[in-house]
Amino acid sequence: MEYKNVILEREDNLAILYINRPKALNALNVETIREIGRAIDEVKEDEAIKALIITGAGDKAFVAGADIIGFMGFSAAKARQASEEGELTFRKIDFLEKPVIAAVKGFALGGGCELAMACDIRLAAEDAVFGQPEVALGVIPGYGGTQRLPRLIGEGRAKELTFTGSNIDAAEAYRIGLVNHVYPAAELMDQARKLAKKILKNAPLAVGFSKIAIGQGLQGGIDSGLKIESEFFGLCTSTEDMKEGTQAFAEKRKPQFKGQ
Ligand code: CO8
Repeated sequence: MEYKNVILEREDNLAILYINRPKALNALNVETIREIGRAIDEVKEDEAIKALIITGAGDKAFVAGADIIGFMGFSAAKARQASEEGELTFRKIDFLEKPVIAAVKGFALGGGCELAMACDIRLAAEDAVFGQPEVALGVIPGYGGTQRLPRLIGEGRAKELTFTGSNIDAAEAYRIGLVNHVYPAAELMDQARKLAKKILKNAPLAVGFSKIAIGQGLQGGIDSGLKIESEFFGLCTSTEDMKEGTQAFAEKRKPQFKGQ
């Protein structure tokens, strides 16, 4: 598929999505949001792809936010529509039954922090900078930040970050649980690949099911989460991977999963 502002690369069963507007520090204009949506659909539909890494092209930014110049003249209706479109696009990551890792170097501000938070796991380079500076522009986080930030770091910290619009560095992001690991910038992508490969040694369907069950419980409450958990647990018994995983254990060998 043709893209202008993103690059979707494949490395065996791993896809890497680069947000690629370096002249605007990878800021998300409407066109880029749409391309991210199409790229996620492409990853979803390609059965050979089992995991996705999202990162920013260039050294300076993951994504420096929504494109401020792009939304300056928006009417209330247009701004609301743009916010909804971004929210629904990032929601596709929640519903994708494949692990998605954000590899963040440089700025992850506003919509960039929101994109990173929509991913399942966040890895940061030592130079990464996170923040929700929207209130300094007279707006609020509009791509899910008001919902995902408190879920990830707790209400008090989320409110402080959002109300002050302060940026935090990678060490602080790690301390408050916004990122899982911090690495020197030069190692970041290799570490992201390494983590994806470690996950992919496991049964891909089971990884996807556990992702959806975790999300359902966090977003829909524990009862609906437990319902999905038991449904998926039942579904696992009809997979080739479960037969292979349990048989390999009994035969004291490493399993070879096919994602079926
Ligand atoms: N939008 C548009 N252009 C941007 C953005 C952005 N978010 N960030 C950087 N750029 C552009 C700059 O304008 C500049 O362009 P040019 O070279 O043509 O002047 C180029 O990228 C390089 O940026 P700087 O020269 O500013 O680089 P610095 O290293 O001096 O500063 C910063 C880097 C600190 C990241 C600075 O660029 C900055 O503060 N950027 C804005 C960060 C920000 O406020 N982000 C939040 C935006 S609001 C948002 O994300 C809302 C999400 C929900 C939207 C819902 C619907 C639309």
